[in-house]
Parts: sequence; structure tokens; C-alpha cells
Amino acid sequence: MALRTILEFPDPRLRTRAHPVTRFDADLQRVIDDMLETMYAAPGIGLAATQVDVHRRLIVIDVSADNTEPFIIVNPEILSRDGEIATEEGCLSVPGYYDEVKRAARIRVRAQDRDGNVFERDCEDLLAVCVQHEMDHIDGKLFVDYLSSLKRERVRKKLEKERKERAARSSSPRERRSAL
Ligand code: GNR
Ligand code: NI
Repeated sequence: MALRTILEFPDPRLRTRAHPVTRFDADLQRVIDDMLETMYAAPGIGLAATQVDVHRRLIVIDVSADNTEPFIIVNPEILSRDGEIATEEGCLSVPGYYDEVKRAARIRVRAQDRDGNVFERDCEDLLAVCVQHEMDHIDGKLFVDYLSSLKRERVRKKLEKERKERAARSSSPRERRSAL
């Protein structure tokens, strides 16, 4: 298994609409295992393939307290939605920023598992929120898209500044010495 790099807003690759998974082969199993490892290491409760620059309709989630309930969702569809829930959301692709988003409180999802078997599952509360957040990712959407453009621009500027500072540091003589 291997950790994969998580793309960060405003990286344009996060705006890609992912294609369906068609082959449930060894390559897919490797991506799934890498995504689980990357999600647990982050740590996060979900990760969409788009976030690791794999543009397939593939999501991993684990909302359990002890990281013992990996939930793999391939080619998901929402069959029904009901109720409303407002949650303080975060995103591994928007590090350090949290804000409230309203979503359906309960959804019924049809998807495939890692072997391609079709299943349906009712999701509620944090799991329902997470599935919707991840399904947005594979359509190229981010939670900051639900906020005002003023807030989104503030977040974009802060993250771009941080990214430039990281790049400058990692090319400075001091950083090159400390990396030895
Ligand atoms: O780790 C995550 N926490 C979270 C909290 C509230 C609503 C959604 C999420 S998903 C996020 C991980 C992530 O960015 N997945 O795409
Ligand atoms: Ni996210």
C-alpha cells in the first residue's frame, strides 16, 4: 500500500467529472487500498478518487470511531433523499477551513462494492453527509461551492499563499539543508 498526494483547492484537477469504473481488476484494488491508507493517515472520514487525481467514480468512507468500518462505494447513485441536516464540514482538499453546509439528512444509495456487486444502503446523519460530500467530489464539486463567493475567494487566497510559501521554502538553501 502507498500514501497518495491529496490535491488542494484551487487545483483545477479537482473540477474534473469522473468516469464510471468499468473494470474491477487488480489496479482498482490497489487504488482502493491506497485511498483507504491515505484517508486513515490524513486523518479523514472519507476520500474520493478525484482528490488523489484518479478520475473514476470511486469513494472510500469510514465514519466509525475506531477506523474499523471501511465503506467502499463505486459508481454511486442516490435513489432518494429526505430531511435536512446542517453540518460543520471540512475537506482534506481545503485544509484548515470549516463551515456549515446543509444537505439531505437521509439518503438511499445504490452502488457497487470493490468486487462490482451491486448493493443498496440507507445512510443517515454523518454518513449521509459524507456520502453526499464525496459524491460532489467525483462530479468536480467542493463544499466551498455552497458558500458565498466572498468566503470562497478568501479561502482560495489563503490556500494559494500557503502553497506559494511552501514552494519557496522547499527551494531555499535552508530547507534543502534540513531535508538532507
Ligand atoms: O474528513 C472529513 N470530514 C468531514 C466532516 C464533515 C463533512 C464532510 C467531511 S469529509 C472530510 C474528508 C474529505 O475531504 N473527503 O472528501
Ligand atoms: Ni472533501
